[in-house]
Amino acid sequence: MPRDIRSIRNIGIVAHIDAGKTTLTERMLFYAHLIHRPGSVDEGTTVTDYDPEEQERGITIQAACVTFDWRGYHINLIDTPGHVDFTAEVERSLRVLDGAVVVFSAREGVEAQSETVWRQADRYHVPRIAFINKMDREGADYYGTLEEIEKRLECRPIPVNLPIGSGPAHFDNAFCGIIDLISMKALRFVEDKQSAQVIAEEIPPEYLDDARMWRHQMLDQLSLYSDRLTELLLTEEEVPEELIRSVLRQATIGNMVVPVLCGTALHGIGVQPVLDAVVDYLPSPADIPPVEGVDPENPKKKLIRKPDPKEPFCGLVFKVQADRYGDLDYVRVYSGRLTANSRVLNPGKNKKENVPQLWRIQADRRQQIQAVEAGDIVGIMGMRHSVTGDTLCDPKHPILLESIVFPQTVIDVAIEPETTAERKKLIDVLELMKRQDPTFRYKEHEETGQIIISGMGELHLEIITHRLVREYNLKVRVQKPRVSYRETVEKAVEVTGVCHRIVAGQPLWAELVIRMEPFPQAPKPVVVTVECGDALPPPFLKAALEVLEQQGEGGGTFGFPLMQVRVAVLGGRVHETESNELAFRLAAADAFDKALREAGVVLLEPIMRLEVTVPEEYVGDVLSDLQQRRAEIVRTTVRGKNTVIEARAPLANLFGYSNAMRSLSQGRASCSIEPHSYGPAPAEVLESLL
Ligand SMILES: Nc1nc2c(ncn2[C@@H]2O[C@H](COP(=O)(O)OP(=O)(O)OP(=O)(O)O)[C@@H](O)[C@H]2O)c(=O)[nH]1
Ligand SMILES: [Mg+2]
Repeated sequence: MPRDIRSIRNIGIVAHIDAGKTTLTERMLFYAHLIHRPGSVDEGTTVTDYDPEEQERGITIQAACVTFDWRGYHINLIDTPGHVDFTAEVERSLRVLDGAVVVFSAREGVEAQSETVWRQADRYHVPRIAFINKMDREGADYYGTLEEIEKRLECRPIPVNLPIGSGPAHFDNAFCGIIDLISMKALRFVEDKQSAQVIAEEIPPEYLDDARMWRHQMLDQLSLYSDRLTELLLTEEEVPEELIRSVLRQATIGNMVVPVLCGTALHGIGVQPVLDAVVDYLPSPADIPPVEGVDPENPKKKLIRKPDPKEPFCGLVFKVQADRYGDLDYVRVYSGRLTANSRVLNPGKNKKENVPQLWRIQADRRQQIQAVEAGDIVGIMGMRHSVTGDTLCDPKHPILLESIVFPQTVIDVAIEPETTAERKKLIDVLELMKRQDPTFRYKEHEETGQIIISGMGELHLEIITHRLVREYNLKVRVQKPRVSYRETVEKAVEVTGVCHRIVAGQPLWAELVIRMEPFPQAPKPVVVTVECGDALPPPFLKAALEVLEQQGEGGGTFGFPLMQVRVAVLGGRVHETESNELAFRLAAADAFDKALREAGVVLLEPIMRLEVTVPEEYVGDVLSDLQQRRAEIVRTTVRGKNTVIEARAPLANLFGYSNAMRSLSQGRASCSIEPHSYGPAPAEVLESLL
């Protein structure tokens, strides 16, 4: 049955590793009656961490999609991983979701990865609410975390809850409930094995002054967004709850404020209010601007599709799960209606796809459905050409949406099958893994036959090699990880690529002028642009652009992937009878090769951002160790009894860093390392290649 688009919420749960995303998701599923009792991350029994690798390690590795109803609203929720190696899962989820719940640990506050996911959400303009979890932990600090959210994340948090008590059950003033500042009630959460209840009571007298003060502050801040609210405040009249909610909703959807709630997911306090907040404050697909794309035949022409089932169909593939029975593609439907047994166009690849089956996805289970409409998320089984980032659309109304940009891999590992007989199978499996995971690559060395796999970090590649053994029964020898280099060009050059030849008795003639130049701010590895106005007929230009894009995805002079490069088509010459698309393809390939040769090579290495949290007495040792690793210290700040050191260092000098840092501090320091950028590699590395 079609759903009212206003009743849909597509949301993601994002946070630093271990903040409690999966535990929160599990609780939500329990309160929404999807499961009879909540599973536990620590026992490996949650719905969304269903993979054996996740269950054993107690961490989330891949984004999992679940669907449930709350107060008559239909919620599509994606539980994402917090570990930096799996940041692509967060990226693709935020690209297609309309809102997010950002989880913080009340004990740790705003951690390195909290900041990273926050910036990712900023980039996609995703409205969000904050949930300060783990209020039951010793050292939980709601107000401190609130202040960090405001300062470090540069946003306007608006607390709609206050905690009652803080810390574990054996504490005198243990955390036991929350105050809802909108209804001005204290909420207690009572549950047994089967059911859960939220009981609203009067606010305990000792909390009343604080609650009034925070409520007043909340109304004061919200009055910036509503004249009606300002008026009521000025005349000191009662402000209706409905008005507060609607102003808060508009301000949240407009990305101006962030409602903040608190609780403990593990002990089931404060979770139902998060579900209410998802419904009340996060947008439905109808509340966000229409999706924008371009005409695939004419990339300069912008097109939009409204979130309306009556518009022509368009959607974006954001995840592929390879399966024995074929691939399952996760698709966000932006407009129109899609039915099973229909045909769609993949405009990026210019291929028609059959859509044999549609599935509603429930973590590792799925249920077949017949149709899906604008605003929803669906699994399509049995497509042949489409991968993550591809648009699907109505063949009669083509539109190409912006693809998803993923971070560059930073680590390489050489692997080798134990027997040559297994080589073919290994390559097939790696190909399948690459389809699922856009931050995984592999390459066979042309001369030595060595297979190099590349990924986002040591854990990422360790999990991939485990999968080869566990899931596919492949025996491989794995070598030590090393840095994944990149190439860029040294200077800007202008060249003319030519095609003057005869192919199968037919003369082919084309000339294409391009400029290739360094482009440090490039949003993707190689950016191809058009600066020739209407000088070339659109089909010829399109053919040339396709080849330039393809070449850009290949390697540079030393075979390392290219990045920070811009290629602009400046013009060309057409022959009256002998020019065609093939001629322009060949001229484009010639131009690219020439430009690469003339522009010179700069070798780049991955630079990481580190955040090390160290107790005072070890700061000196940790700093001097960092300096030996060519690290640049960005800043140090004091947080409680610890110092937080933020630094940047080449990945080449950070192998084994976690262990070294732990032994320097007798196990008391912790760190988070994530890719930051690429910088010029030391001259010796380039020399060794020459
Ligand atoms: N004390 C306490 N522990 C919690 C709470 N929520 C989660 N935990 C514990 O924190 C650990 C991490 O929880 P997860 O739910 O796996 O965290 P996550 O954010 O999904 O972690 P990743 O997916 O690996 O990034 C587990 O041991 C949980 O039992 C809470 O409210 N209080
Ligand atoms: Mg998790």
